Amino acid sequence: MSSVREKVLEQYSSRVYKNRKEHVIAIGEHEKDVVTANTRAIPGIITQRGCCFAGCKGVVLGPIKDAAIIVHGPIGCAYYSWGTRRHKAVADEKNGEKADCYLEYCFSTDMQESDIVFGGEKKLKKAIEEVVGLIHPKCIFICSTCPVGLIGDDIHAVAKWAQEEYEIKCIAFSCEGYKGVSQSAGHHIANNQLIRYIIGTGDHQPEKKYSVNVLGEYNIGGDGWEVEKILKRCGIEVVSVFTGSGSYRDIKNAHTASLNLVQCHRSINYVADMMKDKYGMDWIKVNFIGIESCKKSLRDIGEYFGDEELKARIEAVIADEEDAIRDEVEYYESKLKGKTAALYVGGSRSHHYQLLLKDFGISTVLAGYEFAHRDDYEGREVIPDIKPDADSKNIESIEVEADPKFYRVYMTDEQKAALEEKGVKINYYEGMFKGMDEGAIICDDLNHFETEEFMKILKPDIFFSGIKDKFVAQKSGMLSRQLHSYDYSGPYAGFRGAVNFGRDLVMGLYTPAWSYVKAPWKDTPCIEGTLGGD
Ligand code: CFM
Ligand code: HCA
Repeated sequence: MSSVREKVLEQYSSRVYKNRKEHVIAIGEHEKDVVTANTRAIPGIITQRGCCFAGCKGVVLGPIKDAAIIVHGPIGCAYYSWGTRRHKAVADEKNGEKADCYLEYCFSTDMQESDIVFGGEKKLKKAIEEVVGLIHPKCIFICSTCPVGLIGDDIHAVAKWAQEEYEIKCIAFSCEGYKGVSQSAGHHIANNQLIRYIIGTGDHQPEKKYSVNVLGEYNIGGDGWEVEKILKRCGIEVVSVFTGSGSYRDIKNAHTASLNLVQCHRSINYVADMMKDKYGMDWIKVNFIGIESCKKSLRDIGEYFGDEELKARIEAVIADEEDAIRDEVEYYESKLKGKTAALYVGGSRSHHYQLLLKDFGISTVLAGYEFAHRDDYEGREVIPDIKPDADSKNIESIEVEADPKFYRVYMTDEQKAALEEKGVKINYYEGMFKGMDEGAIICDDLNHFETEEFMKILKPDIFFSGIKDKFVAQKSGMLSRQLHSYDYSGPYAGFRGAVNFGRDLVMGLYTPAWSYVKAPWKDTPCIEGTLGGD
């Protein structure tokens, strides 16, 4: 009998099959678990991916509250990337400096056909003039959309002009939607400009002995606030957050922190690596989604700093947080144990949420990412003190990726052991594969057809996804929860967030309203009308 994977894939034409078989794997069914990722979606297939502009403007820059972001392009691009992602933020004051919050504003040049024909730079300058007059921001970001790249407006020259004209920071991002194969290219473009123009330009030093930046935490539904609260309880100063409720004010000083914590590796690993390169700052992978993951992450931070007093404080915080949630978690676990889930989100949550699901006894039968890279599936080792290409003598036997990025190496267990014996400290970023059960399906760039087919066979109790793909599950009576926006609930991060998550799942599963609804056309033919007029 063919496997679940084969049953779905064999329905494709041979050309599509050849492409998709590299993106779909069943754990344990292959000689080696390897997946193809970060490649172009098949034209015409209903992928759930977004674009480069979404990744740059929407994801990484969007939450920076005190920067006015001007979308240079058609109004639709500005409108659809405004407010839908639920990255919460409030204006605040820190070290005597205020950070305003402009997230309620939607700035755009509202490009028209005439701008496409005659060029849009003048209109962009006018928009900057208006924004400066209206809210006097300290920082303006200009984000390109597709037509801007096609007509060749020089947004970087306009940014330079604005810096001189208004004595403010103005940075341009060439993040035209068509670049790359997904949101992922946009993350990279945003990261490059942040390191080039903002990080390192402030000089405020942290007050506490232990200080961190939280990278890849976007404060969806208030997650980042939960994480900051826990770190502060442990006595750790948060210098800046990239970029949930983050600010130009704080990101300027990011280089003064002692350690970078990376929550979403996919969207921000470039900043972590570049800060290591430029400032010698180490980074460790953390995950504040899930109770066990939170505990591990806090302990890893304590271990990194190696201070017994800090470690004791961390243990006390863990004990206190766990005490506060124990009864509720036990109750929700009793209701959720043994259920199954399918998880399909962008580039890191499909992994992080498996761990939270495990805390409640739920197993994941299908998981995938929209746009992640291979390391998000297979894992990655980070060797803090060695650049593979600079010091290759020490790591001769290590296979370096064809497109080498600093510190990115995949090693065999023997190679890792040999390095550790030499006293080299290796950080691990464990990808999604590790910890998945035998037979579970991994599906990169899941499309509409595969979603429906896998759901029919696997029949999970819950389908986690985004707004585009949720209705397939919901209409079939299956519980659907959005893991991008949390269906307007949250926070789900941290200890208390886990309780919110458990509560939402129990409510959904034990009130299966959608499964009671039957589409009218299933019983009665319902096409009505008259031919040839009234
Ligand atoms: Fe990172 Fe994100 Fe995600 Fe992402 Fe996103 Fe998002 Fe996501 Mo939507 S940064 S990769 S580009 S965790 S917006 S906050 S929910 S797809 S899994
Ligand atoms: C994006 C943003 C998004 C979309 C969510 C969804 C988000 O990719 O452009 O499809 O439901 O989290 O808001 O991922």
